Amino acid sequence: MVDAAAIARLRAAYSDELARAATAADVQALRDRYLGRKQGAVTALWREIAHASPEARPELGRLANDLKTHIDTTLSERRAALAPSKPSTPRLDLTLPARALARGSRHPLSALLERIEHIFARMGYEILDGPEAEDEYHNFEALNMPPEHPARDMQDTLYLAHPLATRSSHLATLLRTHTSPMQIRYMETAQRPVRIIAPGRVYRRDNLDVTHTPMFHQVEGLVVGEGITMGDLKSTLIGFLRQLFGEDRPVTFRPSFFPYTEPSADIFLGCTCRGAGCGVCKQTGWLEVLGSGMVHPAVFEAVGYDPERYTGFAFGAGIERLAMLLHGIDDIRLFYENDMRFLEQFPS
Ligand code: 2NL
Repeated sequence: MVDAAAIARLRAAYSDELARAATAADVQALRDRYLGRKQGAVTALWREIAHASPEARPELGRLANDLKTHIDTTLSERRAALAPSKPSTPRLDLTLPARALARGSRHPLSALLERIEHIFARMGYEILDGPEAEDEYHNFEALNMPPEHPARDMQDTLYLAHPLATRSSHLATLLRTHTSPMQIRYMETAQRPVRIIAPGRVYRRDNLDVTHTPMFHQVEGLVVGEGITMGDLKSTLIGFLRQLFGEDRPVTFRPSFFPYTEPSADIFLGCTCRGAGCGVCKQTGWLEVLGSGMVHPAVFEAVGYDPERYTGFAFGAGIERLAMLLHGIDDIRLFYENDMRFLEQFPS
């Protein structure tokens, strides 16, 4: 027989089960068990109350109703507590200015090399690329530098401990000391006329100081054909220097010596001190910017060109040195330290 105590026990049993309901599925099972239309414990209560005495029925009905409401609301609360909380809508201020992009820029040496390549490409030159590990034939021998030549000394050149199999195996392998070997390789296979520049990394056995790094960049150029003269050399290189440094900088040529050119000339640019004398030009008023000359007949013989028929001019410059003069940089090591305060001064 149902009475108030039975309803109180049912309520206590429900509270125990609610305390253990940990998932949405637990909550649904509880609802079925207590409020289910057919099997629900509270639903069964109504059926029993229908058979109670007329005097007891109103009070029992009220208690059963209270219990149903209690179960209903507590289950709803528990379900809401278990539901994954909806992400709160982010508060966006669409009027804020965009964050500045940290944009990179070209390294000053890359930027200068690109300018130089552009100048020569417009004059019809081909741009070469080639190996940095070379054999001593292409780096020295073919350039009229025989085995006794001082530049070939271990003091000056970085040799590999073992020759690379991909190079002539009976010759030592070294890190190229200039980009001339690329030009030798080109002449070995190419037809005349030749109009090329050879930019790239070169290596010397030097210790670091304000003007030396064991690796630096060079650009060399070579023009070969019938009837090429020293006049072609002069006009080409004056034109190049004017495009690079400006129309108003004086240029002068002075006799020099290289084993692979004859005659040879060093090329100087008027210093920005306009001859007044300064530290950069060491009080001379002139800055050395290029080495050059007419290709030595021995070089033509090495690559199988007839020196009676062909003549040519060649030149070479250090990219770092040109960049230092162009930008007023006094220490070559700055190019390799990746100090942002330095690099940020060359936006491009
Ligand atoms: C310099 C001087 C020079 C050359 C490089 C050259 C290349 C061949 C034949 C003949 Cl394949 N010459 N190159 C000629 C004269 C000067 O560079 O002061 N470089 C930093």
